[in-house]
Amino acid sequence: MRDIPKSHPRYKSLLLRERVVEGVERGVVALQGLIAHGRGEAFYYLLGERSHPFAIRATEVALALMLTAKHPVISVNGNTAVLAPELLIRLAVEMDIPLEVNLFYDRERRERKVWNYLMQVSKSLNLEPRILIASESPAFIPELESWRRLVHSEGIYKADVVLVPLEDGDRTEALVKMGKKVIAIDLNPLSRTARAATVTIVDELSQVIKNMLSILPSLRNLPESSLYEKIRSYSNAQTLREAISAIRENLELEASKLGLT
Ligand code: PTJ
Repeated sequence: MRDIPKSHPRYKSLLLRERVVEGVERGVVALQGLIAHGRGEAFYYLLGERSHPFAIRATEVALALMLTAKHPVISVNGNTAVLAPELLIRLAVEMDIPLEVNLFYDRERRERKVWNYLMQVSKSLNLEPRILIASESPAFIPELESWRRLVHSEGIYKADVVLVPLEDGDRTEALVKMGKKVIAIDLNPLSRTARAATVTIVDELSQVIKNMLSILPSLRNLPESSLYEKIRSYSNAQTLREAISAIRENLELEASKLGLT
């Protein structure tokens, strides 16, 4: 990995970018993943590169959904695998939730590589998450025509709650139509995914998983009725409105600091 000085003002952002580039070189990330990451970087920049209160609230509700689910699952694509492998594996083991390698682009060539990569990281952590590969026990999401309809029969197909970081809009809509609760992590509050999901966390993926791990112990101590109350009182439309306001306010603040208003 290229050397990035820790003192660089955008150190974390550059580190994540390097992870994605390295992921392409390993054959884990699709070339299209570079474009998706660039779009994410732009939105993160506009959001001021921090976790806003609306994102923390959505993260709590996402955890409440995962804790009360019968069959939760975490979908993993190429970008997700390289951006936060250790954190994802820790979360999967902590919550006893399977990971499902589920890719869109160039699936046949990449899925085993993504699985191997996650297994290698798990081994280095001495952890044994359950990692499914969608095509090994195929089931299909009705109404979808693209390869995105392929899911694991014991994973996403059976799940009542699905965490889908960096997801495509069509599939989010189709999963919701199947009656599943969908948790999206997407830095673009205007995307179709963000609007279709049950809960959208508008924050950077690796930061979200880190936040989940730190919030989890306090939620675990709550009675189930409090978790259901959090879920019941949540409004995703409100989250998206607050995210759009945060972008607007941050832009105005930055512009005024630069004397550009
Ligand atoms: O590995 P594959 O083949 O399954 O493909 C994965 C990608 C991500 C390439 C694929 O799902 C894709 O094309 O995604 P989209 O439709 O470009 O959507 C990606 C969304 O994720 C965009 O709205 C980005 O703003 C957002 N995004 C990108 N990086 C991050 C992010 N959101 C949160 N954290 C990020 N690090």
